[in-house]
Amino acid sequence: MSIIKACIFDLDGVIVDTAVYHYKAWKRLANELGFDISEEQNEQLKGVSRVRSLELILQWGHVTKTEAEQEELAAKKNEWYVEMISHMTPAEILPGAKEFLETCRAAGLKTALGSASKNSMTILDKINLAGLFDAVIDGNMVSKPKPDPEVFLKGAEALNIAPADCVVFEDAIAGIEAAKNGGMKAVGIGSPNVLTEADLVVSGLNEMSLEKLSML
Ligand code: B16
Ligand code: MG
Repeated sequence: MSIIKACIFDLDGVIVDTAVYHYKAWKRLANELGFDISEEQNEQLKGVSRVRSLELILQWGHVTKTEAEQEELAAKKNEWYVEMISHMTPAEILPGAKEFLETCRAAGLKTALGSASKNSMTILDKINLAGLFDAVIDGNMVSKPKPDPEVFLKGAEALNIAPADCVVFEDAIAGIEAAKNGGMKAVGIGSPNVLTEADLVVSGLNEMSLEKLSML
């Protein structure tokens, strides 16, 4: 018998693929600064906060900026990103995500979002999924980035469920670490060769079932 009482979902890479929009906006910014970023480099930005992402990009381009300039650059990137996500539709929900959320809720499990993105609510509204989450914890509500467990612990607290009875769904290594650091179960979305610390790895939520949850 499973003790799982709540499912906490990361957003980018689990529910939607907003990484493509982040990449376009960061690439545009890098190009304006006179260099380029590769898809491999973009991989390293998944699950990483906006501020930290910019620090990494500036390092890759060997560019130094003051703190005030960095704030301006991050705001500029976010403007482009927000414009792009304003056109998102429910068609962009990753396969099986909506169905699995509905399955969990029908089984009496609580659901929460735990994302580093400060734009989480905008995205959930655009894809029409906000109503399937009992709690939403996003980048505006946390001070410590993953692998710190803060975002997921706040999710568990908002749901009033003990961390040990929660499972986190994550596509980033730091996110799996965050779940583990919080004393939670972790299901990786991606490759088992990459997400080695996860209790189970599936390629997408379309591969999840209540039976698989009960075996965690
Ligand atoms: P924002 P997640 C993360 O989302 C993204 O993977 C990461 O690329 C992004 O920099 C971060 O959100 C912050 O996003 O600029 O919108 O606040 O995977 O934690 O859902
Ligand atoms: Mg993610």
